[in-house]
Amino acid sequence: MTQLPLSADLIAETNACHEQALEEDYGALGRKLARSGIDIVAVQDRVAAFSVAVPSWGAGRGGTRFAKFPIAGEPTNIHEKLEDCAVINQLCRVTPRVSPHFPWDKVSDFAALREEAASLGLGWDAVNSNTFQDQVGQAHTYANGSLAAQDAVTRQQAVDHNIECIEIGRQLGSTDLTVWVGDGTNFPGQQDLGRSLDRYLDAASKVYAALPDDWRMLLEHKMFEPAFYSTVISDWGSSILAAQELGPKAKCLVDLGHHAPNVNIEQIVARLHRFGKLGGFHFNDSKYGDDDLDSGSINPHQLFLVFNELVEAELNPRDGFNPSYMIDQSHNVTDPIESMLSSAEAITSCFAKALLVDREALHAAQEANDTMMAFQALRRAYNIDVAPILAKARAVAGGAIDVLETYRLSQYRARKAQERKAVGLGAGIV
Ligand code: AFD
Ligand code: MN
Ligand code: MN
Repeated sequence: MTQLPLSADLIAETNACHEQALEEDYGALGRKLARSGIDIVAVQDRVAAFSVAVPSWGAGRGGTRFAKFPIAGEPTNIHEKLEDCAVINQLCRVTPRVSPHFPWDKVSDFAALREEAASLGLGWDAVNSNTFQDQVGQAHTYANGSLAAQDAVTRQQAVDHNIECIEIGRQLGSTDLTVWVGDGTNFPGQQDLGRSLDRYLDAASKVYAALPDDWRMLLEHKMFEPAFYSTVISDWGSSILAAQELGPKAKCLVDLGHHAPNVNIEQIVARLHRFGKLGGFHFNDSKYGDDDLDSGSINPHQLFLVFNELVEAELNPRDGFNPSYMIDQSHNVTDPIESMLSSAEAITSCFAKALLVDREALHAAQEANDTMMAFQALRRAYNIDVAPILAKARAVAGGAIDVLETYRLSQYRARKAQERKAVGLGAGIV
């Protein structure tokens, strides 16, 4: 029996204040799209079927490497995080899965945790392993690397942890293991650049060998940080080569903040897809590096262009094209629930806009070398305000027309501030 955290009456009452305006805007947009031969209901159906996972760790205030500023009512354990994720999904209806991180989210009974999530209307997405920090009582330090460490015992410990994550994921009902390692160096000469990759590949192949048949191993590359001179899986090139060496169940995961500044991420997406290796995304935005800012807050056009490639990819599917989508942000100055609501809307908007691109016109212009009209095919879709489609899809699914207003009216965080114990100070996540 599903028991959602917010009152359905509150959502219905708040929606009632917006229904008429929404009908007008939706009607006007429907007529506009119809003039271009687009059926708004068909777009709405695609939007209703779209989903993006939220990370359990994103429910708390992330902080930076320097400090964390907790807010009252922040979740302190996986149960409270699940409750917050349920609030997000109840309002926006596009985030029905949570991506857990271990050992951060460890509990003694994962079957019970799976049921607990289900009772909140949530399922589980990719399982994330963590070999980028030491845990209390851990036998071998990851200070000098994990899957690529010099010491065989440390590599084995990292392999064992990843295999444990697969085992936990099986109990939760996940089918993806996302592996991001912080392995790398801060000094030239610190490690041999070739041999460290050999060690990574050898250890990763042991994790790969433990994957169930229907599972994928998603390799997440990142250019730098915590290692500032070299990182073992630093870019999409290293990632795809590793994925190709490991086998068909290994795919590449693109975190939007993990590239060199100004890199053409949409082209990376198209390249990975071309070779059947596009496994998933971590959505966030970035100005300088791995900033983990809210999706679409800095460069919404880039997000749209990424989705444009995804819609193209869907029309030209390659082996096993089924990318997993997740939000991966660090909320330092906002209420994490509000950030994820706003980000889910930004991501879904870009998906909807990409669906509106007149592909025939685009492809014809490309073939005729008509640069301006090819660009205009994208520009026209990007300029359309798709908010009424998203709001309508949410309302039909029982969500909120205005997610942030409804969330604030619910006083959810203030209530949790009474119930939950305070989060400690300290540094944030990587
Ligand atoms: C890292 C990666 C990643 C990882 C997370 C941990 O983006 O996905 O799991 O942050 O904090 O930068
Ligand atoms: Mn990430
Ligand atoms: Mn990151």
